[in-house]
Amino acid sequence: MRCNSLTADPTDHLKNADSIAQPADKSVRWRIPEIQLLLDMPFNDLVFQAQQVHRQFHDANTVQLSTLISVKTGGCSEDCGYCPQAARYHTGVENQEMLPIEDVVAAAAAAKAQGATRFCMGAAWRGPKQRDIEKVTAMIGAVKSLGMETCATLGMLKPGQAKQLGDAGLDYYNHNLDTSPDYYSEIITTRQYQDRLNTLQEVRNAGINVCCGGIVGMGETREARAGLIAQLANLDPYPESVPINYLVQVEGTPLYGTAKLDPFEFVRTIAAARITMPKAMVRLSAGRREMSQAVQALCFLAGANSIFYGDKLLTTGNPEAQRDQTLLDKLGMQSL
Ligand code: SAM
Ligand code: DTB
Ligand code: SF4
Repeated sequence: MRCNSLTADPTDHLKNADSIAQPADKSVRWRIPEIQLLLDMPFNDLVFQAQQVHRQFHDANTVQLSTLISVKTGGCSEDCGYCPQAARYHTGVENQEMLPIEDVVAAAAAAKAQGATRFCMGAAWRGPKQRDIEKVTAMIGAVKSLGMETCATLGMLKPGQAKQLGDAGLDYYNHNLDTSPDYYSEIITTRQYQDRLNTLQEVRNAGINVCCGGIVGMGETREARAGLIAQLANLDPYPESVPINYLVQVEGTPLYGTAKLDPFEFVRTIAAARITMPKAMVRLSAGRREMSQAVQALCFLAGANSIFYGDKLLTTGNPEAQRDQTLLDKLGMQSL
């Protein structure tokens, strides 16, 4: 069911506001000014609205746990200004060849034993080559046979590659739009926004669930955050999984030293994602180690219902699993 076919749309009052003209193109479900109105709301009103939407579609006290692994680290040819794995920045990340499948399976089994339901394999590529696809499909099959959901994030896919991944048992493909189209060239110059949209379409066409989100705290304006959310919410259908990352500032990357964004802006972005993509799993993603538990609790209140779980993201740290269990216990939340 698409968001515009809901019987009771909790944002109707916004859409009917005199100040907002209805979009001429009916395929555009959310316009940037509408999302900006959300982001501009008094904080309590916004979080309350997001929590109301959240409760219509989800159990408010459950959280889904995904564990990440970097199956191929560093040496990437792209120039993403946030990324410690780009070859051109000197970040101290050591390049590593593709992990042996046994190591990946062992890590997946350990993640499952710790309570994760999904295992996400990341590679520092602009996109995979055919021989890479063959190795990754073997990993996907092996992880799947442990009874876990599988996710991969390998960069841009060429026609036919998504189908190969799907045939191997891939449940989700992560491919982030990262920011608004207007701000994109400030962050990445080695590819275009349209390249990302093309890969997302390949993934959709192959029948794989889409995991697509972005990063906040990269020096963007609130309007740019609204632009990112509009892009995500207007994908047809919108992604099943929406990771919202808070920039992890890594020394050596161009974005290191960017003025820190107020965490309330991050919570607002989560709330806007929840309201505009009611059925999606919204993931409170990178940046939790730099965030207080109180801010994380606000993110759950604003509609986040998934986290990365385990001591490491791809190359940077994440709260220890035990610490997260304590947080969930304190909040009376259960994992899926
Ligand atoms: N190379 C592939 C690609 O770019 O699509 C897959 C791996 S890439 C590391 C996956 C995502 O991690 C990026 O799209 C970005 O959203 C996120 N990411 C990378 N570095 C980050 C950082 N320092 N802080 C927050 N998120 C980050
Ligand atoms: C996503 O949106 N965030 C994850 C996952 N998808 C692949 C990656 C975060 C990476 C943070 C920096 C690092 O650890 O290298
Ligand atoms: Fe490469 Fe992905 Fe990092 Fe960009 S985000 S530099 S594509 S690993």
